[in-house]
Amino acid sequence: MTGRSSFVVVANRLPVDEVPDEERAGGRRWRRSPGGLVTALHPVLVQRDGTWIGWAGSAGPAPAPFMVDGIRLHPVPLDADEIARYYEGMSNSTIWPLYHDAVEPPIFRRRWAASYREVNARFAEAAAQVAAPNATVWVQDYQLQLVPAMLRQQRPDLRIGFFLHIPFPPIELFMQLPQRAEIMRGLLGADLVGFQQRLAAQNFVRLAHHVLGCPVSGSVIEYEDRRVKAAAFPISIDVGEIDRLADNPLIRTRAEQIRTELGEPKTMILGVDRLDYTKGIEHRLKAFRELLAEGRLTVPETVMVQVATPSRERVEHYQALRVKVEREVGRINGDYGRVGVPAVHYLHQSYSRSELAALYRAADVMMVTPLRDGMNLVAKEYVAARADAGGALVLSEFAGAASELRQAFLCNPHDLDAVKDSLLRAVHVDPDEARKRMSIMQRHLRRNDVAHWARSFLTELGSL
Ligand code: ADQ
Repeated sequence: MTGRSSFVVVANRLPVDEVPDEERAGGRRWRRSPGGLVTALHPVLVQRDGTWIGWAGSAGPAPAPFMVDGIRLHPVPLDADEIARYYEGMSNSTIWPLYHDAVEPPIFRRRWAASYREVNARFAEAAAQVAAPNATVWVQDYQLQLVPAMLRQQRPDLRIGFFLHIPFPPIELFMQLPQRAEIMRGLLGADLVGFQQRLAAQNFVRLAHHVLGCPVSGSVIEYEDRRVKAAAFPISIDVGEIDRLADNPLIRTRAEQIRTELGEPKTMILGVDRLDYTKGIEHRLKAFRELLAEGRLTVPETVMVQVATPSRERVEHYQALRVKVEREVGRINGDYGRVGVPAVHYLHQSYSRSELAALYRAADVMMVTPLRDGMNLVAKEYVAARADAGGALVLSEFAGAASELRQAFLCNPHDLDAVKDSLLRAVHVDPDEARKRMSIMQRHLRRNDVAHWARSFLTELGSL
């Protein structure tokens, strides 16, 4: 497959998973992974003969470029050392915690930073090869912050956009990063740097001035005779997909079945997260435990289901978190469960989109309590799944989604009494009020889905 693309997406991962091929015994095939980003970009990629550059997910040499669902995929190799240093190290043990308010202490290692640099250079090189003259290249997320500048150096003809899916920290925190100037220069290689929140974009502009002395005016930074714009583009979900799923009779039946399997509780509380220390899973469990201890909630009338997808399992902070969460679940069930009726159903598993939709549809109260989150798509998925206008959302003020979903029961997850209070208000909310809240949030999401997000970013990038 040769030919260059006028539109290129560069992300750490390719939007595909390798799965067994039902048509060939023992064979494997690629399947497009579920997720809003690829759904939103798919039409643009197909229309513009686009290419997606990313890692295919296993260590070693990369497979040759291939097509899936009309998208050209260009794999970039990572070896085992790079997975440990660039991905688990610099990306997920330095940048991830630092950008999430250092809720776990970031770890700084020069070896990791060197690997991050090398891998970013490889991604930039791949993009430089694949992009047609004057093409648009859209680089995604915190693993690839050096790519924009590296790419611009090789290909000044390109229009380069960057979007950060996670928060961008305030000056005091960012200044801890030994590679702070390098990362700022890396990002300033883009023409447009997009963030989830306005505050994050403002942090970036301030840092450009503070770290590199760039003249700034509003959302525009002057850097090396160019103007770089920083702005917020809050990401969203494929509302149509969730709507269709949640409205499917099979899924509605499954939702009823879930409630039966749980013993027909009066109130089902749900949490769905990657098992990550930023998601506030422990805080939520503690709030539930205290309410049970005080008799303000009781089992079996109330049950909680916590789905925690395995994540970054080789990283130490994540191993420690799993132990803490599982200890807390054990403690709650030991104290308040009965034979056949646990208080918390804890599922350390990944679920299909349809099973997730059934869970959303079944839950009376959804708890989304991150300590810090760029956006949090689970909150938006839950709202979109409740076309019946049932259910209530408890949402942390520190999720990006809180700026849009104002009708949720908002709380500060660090304030345990506030979490308990919001949870109780959601459990006891008057059904008419709950419906009103849900409908307003749904209207907002229908107008602001992920296709709208991609369009807004690309239109802005095209207009610069
Ligand atoms: P994440 O931190 O991964 O994303 P989130 O936005 O909640 O967090 O997205 C998680 C996705 O995974 C959702 O689509 C959800 O349905 C799915 N998921 C969660 N648990 C699952 C399970 N057990 N089985 C199957 N699927 C599951 C990062 C940032 C966020 C930002 C997104 C997108 O941290 O703040 O919203 O990118 O920009």
